[in-house]
Amino acid sequence: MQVHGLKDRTQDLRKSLNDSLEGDIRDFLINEAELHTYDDLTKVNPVTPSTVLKCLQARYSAKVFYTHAGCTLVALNPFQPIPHLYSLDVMREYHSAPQPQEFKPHIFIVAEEAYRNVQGQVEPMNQSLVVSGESGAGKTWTSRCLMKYYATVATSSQKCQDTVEKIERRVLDSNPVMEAFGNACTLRNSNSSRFGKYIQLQLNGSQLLVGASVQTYLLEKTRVAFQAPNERNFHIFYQMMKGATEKQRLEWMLPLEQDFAWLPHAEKTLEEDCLQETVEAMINLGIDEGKRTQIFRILAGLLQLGNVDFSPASEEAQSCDLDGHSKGKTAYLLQVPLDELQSCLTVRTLRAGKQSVLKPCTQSECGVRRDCLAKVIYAQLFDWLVTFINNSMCADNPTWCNFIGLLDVYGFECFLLNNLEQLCINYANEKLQQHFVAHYLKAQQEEYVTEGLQWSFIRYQDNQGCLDLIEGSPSSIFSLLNEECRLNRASDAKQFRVRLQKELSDNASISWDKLSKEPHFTVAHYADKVSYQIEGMMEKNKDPVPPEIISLLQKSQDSLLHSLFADGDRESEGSRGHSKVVTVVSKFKNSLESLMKILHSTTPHYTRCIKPNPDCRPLTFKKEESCRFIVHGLVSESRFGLRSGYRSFTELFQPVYSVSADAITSCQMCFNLMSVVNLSCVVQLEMLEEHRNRVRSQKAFCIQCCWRRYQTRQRNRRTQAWMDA
Ligand code: AOV
Ligand code: MG
Repeated sequence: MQVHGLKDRTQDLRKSLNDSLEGDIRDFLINEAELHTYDDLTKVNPVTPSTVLKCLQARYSAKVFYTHAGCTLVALNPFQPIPHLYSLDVMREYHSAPQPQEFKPHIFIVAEEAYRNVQGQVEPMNQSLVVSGESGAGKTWTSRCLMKYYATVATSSQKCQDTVEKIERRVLDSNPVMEAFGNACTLRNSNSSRFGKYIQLQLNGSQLLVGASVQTYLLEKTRVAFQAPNERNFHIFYQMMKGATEKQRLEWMLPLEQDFAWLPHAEKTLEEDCLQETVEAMINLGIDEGKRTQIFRILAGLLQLGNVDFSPASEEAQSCDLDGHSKGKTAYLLQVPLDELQSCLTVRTLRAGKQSVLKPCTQSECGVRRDCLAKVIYAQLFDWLVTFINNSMCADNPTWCNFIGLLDVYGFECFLLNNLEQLCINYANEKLQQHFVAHYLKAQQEEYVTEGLQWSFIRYQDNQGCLDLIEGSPSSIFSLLNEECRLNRASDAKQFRVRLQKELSDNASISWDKLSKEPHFTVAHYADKVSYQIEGMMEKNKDPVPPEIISLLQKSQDSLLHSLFADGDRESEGSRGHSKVVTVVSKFKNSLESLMKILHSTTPHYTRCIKPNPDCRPLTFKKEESCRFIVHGLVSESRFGLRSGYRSFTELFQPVYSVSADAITSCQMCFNLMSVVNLSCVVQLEMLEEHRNRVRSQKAFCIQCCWRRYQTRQRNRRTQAWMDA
């Protein structure tokens, strides 16, 4: 009987497999010459970081940019335009195919699957497309591409063509506007998103796009007044400087020769040439000329504000312009009284009971107040824009019944200096990673257990420890930061570091570099270790706005600026009791929790973008430097897909033991041929011996169908739960 031969071979092969999985890889099974043809990483055998990387590298060299990894799509960033890959014809091809998943891996397969799922057979189901990856990997590019796909395929009806076209245009036009105001050039990406975004594309009963709404997360507003070396301010300022007509220059008081402290001349980007595109998109969204004029005037006012400086005479700090005119120009452009602008920046009002005392600020305090004024205006203006865009795109409630959500958040970041912004960004990425792990890996492994199949659990990276460290209770980085802010004492970075060490050193995800002079802490994220400087973190978390600033802005003659602060919406530091300080991290945590709730209520589809080299060079794949963390993730995903695949295979073979290891069979659902490659299969056959009877009664599905079957079952469960409720 073949079974004995197989068993002997199994022993040897299993040993080899284990050896190979340990890290020192012997690529004895992959066929190097054909690696680029593997369109699913689950077909690489064995699945190890090295083989996965080799496969991706081979495909990248062959200019193949998409690869499946089980149920995840891997997108490699080509860093150069590949127009034929995304043409309208290609979109239509994928859309009209009975089985798009049979085509070459592509982002349009994911898009189409979500589109078909939305009108599910059991119940319509909202979908989420989650695009992840480090900074510069291609998330924003991919979500733009997905929006174009839906704006093309979900609008094909002849009926109500006019309204649909209008909506489709507006949805697409929201991108250039939000990117102009919310993206900037960083060391990692010349068009880096400095805010997170979840856009819901609303579909009606006929699956037509009838509207959209967008939710944004934590804009990095500090950038307006501070740019790290070799980084830039938000694109919109450069667009204004470069694209303004002579008349606009006069109106905005932006002479060509003037230098601005907040506009560093780092490397030029393509985005700075886009003023016309931004303005056209604003027009299409319905922002009229009057409002546009106000917006640009306010932005010009911020540029002038950046040039206001202060004399060192700390006793009676006086503002002194760099060029002698900036303060006056700021007051004119923001339409606020000049003397009040001066006093608001330089004098603090201390209240003691009914009495108030005026205290001149020191030079550095004046600088902080100036920056605060700029940040609060920019953040409110950005929120106003988002609300306007929402009003312009959102369909009336009764006309839409389902949505496809696209999530594009700032990617994982690790700079030389990292502060609260990076901690929040990386925390958001940890949350998404956990959602991913929970959804795909935990859920599927639990399925195995409920089915009574004793599968060896795959060791996947669970990041709960890291999340506990950042956001957990009773003690975490966030809770300690908040406590420090509530105490309202002068922030002391060294003291805070001691506190962190005392309270959190049990958590394995935190460490300290003993040689470092600056107070800091290091967090071992799922992606990489990041060192955060503590200096300034507490202030950023408190994000105080002096009451004088709010009352100054309430006096603005500019109706837009006035309206941004008219209802006292933005609580100033004086108007709130210390006990109920709403800190930056609390707000961010709450908004992420709401996002997670939405994601959990939808069917997710994951796309992992990979940045093939750190310098954004076209068609260059440096596996050592850039793909390290993501490939580890992919390995567990692929191994997992691999096992579900082999499980299906072994389920089919009856009797299991007479089957040769290189068998070919077809999936019971899509009837596609599945080729079953040797090694792991043999190992699984041995494992299945004890489950033989059970296995015999089951049917086989390919990986994709297996996944679909799982999703349907999940959906049925949800429907059942819904009906029971
Ligand atoms: P990100 O969104 O992941 O970073 P982007 O989507 O901005 O990264 O991509 C960075 C750059 O890569 C883009 O500006 C494009 O030039 C290029 N790119 C990405 N995908 C493609 C593609 N499929 N084809 C051609 N070029 C591409 V960040 O927002 O920094 O986390 O915060
Ligand atoms: Mg982005």
